[in-house]
Amino acid sequence: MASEVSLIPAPRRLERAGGSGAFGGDARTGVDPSLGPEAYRLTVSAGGVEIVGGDEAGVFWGRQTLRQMLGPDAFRRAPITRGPVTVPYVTIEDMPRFAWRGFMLDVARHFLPKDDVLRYVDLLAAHKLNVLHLHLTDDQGWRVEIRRYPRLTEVGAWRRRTRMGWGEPPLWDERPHGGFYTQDDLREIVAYAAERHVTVLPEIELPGHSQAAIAAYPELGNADVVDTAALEVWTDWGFNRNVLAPTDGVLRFYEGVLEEVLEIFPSRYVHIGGDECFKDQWRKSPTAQARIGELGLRGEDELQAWMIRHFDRWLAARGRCLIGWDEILDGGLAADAAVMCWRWYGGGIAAAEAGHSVVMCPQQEVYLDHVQAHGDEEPVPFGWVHTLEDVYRFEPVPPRLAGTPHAANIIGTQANLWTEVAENRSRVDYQAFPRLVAFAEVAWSDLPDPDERDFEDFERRMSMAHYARLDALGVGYRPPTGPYPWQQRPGVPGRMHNKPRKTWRMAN
Ligand code: TNX
Repeated sequence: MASEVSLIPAPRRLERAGGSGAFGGDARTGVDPSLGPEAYRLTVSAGGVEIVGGDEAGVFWGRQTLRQMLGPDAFRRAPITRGPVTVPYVTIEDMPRFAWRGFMLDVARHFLPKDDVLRYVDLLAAHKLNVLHLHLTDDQGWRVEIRRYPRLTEVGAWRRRTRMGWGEPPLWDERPHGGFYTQDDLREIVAYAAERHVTVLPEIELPGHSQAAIAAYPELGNADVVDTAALEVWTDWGFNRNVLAPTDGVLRFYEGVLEEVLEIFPSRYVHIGGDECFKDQWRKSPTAQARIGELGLRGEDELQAWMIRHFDRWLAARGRCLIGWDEILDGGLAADAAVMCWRWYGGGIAAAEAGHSVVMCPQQEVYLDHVQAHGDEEPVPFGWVHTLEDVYRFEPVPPRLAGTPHAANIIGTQANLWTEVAENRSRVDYQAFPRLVAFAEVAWSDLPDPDERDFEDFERRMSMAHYARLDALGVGYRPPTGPYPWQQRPGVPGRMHNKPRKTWRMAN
């Protein structure tokens, strides 16, 4: 008997024709551009299986749906049954709600080896997510080989020790930690992702979150106010005051970095960070103050905006678009720069109303480093509690934009996984899954308003089929009954946010 079609993400239109047929592994495919980008029509009938895509990506997403219909074993790396599988007769017409369906992996706080990144490309593709954002640089590590500046990885990719969790007094893992991707590793990741219609978005942070770069090249820091030669790659978490100096030398250095980055990553967008830049050192630095004077700026915030605008123009001149965290809005941006909105919905609303493209990823909703259940069993609880249900009820378009022409500027949404307390693949799997499944459905499907979503149906589809698919894929997700003992981290304290979490209805 054919199993019921249970698809995650849920397709737009699904007609069950009654009956079923044997599928031996061949689907007829074709492209019909009138269907639209990434759309597909999947037909299973007595005549066989046919997938027509609006483009090649659409054909690929159609194949992912077919794989879902074939049962959990279709997600193993090799077939375990011989012969045909039975599939129900259906017609599915489907297309994504958002063009940008992203997942950010922070490979800077903890390095994730290349194979694990390639595996995440597969996991994204299986869930019809199409952007892998790699957070490649931060205070705690520099993870991309830059040929003209070898010390960025010789020095910047390694740290002496690592703070475990967020407790006071700090707890240290005294083992050195590090690693980086060679340019060829990254080319391989980009090519592997492209075969799966996933775009890899590189992020090179500036002017904050830069201590690893400064440890490698002390002249990048504010050497007139701190002894930058004494800085090491940071071993702690949180806000860091060691930011880049606003000098021509620093601009040229990062242009050099970005030239190599552009050669590796063909993506239209390039992420330059821009978040959480502490201004203390600029306030005290005669060099920074002189620059503010020369440029006629009204203080340190405008100095940051000037640096961002520099790279905005620099990227635009090379046919690319800048994207950055919502702090980049503060100083005015080129028309085609895009904003990744993380501090609640406000920055995204302002950016969308000003005509910028916006990727919605508010930390109050879709930060997968945040803890996923109440209780004291969760490993190193951080942030706010975002349960599976909370993520399923996340709505990327805030009420204020819904139904207005500006809503079209919300080009998509992204779930972000920072790795201060996710030190390896198992921890990353645990934080990402099953919540990334709910997120994938939010990003792809047309769901009603948050309160009206049928979470019970989603849970039913999870337990009927999707946990089994994740098992077949070898994903170390959080079981619905709570973590296994080996998924817990007794004795490593976390840090919860104490302000109440805002809700979508408040985003007006
Ligand atoms: C804020 S989101 C950060 C990250 C941290 C994260 C922890 C953003 C642009 N900056 O540096 O890792 O919070 O949740």
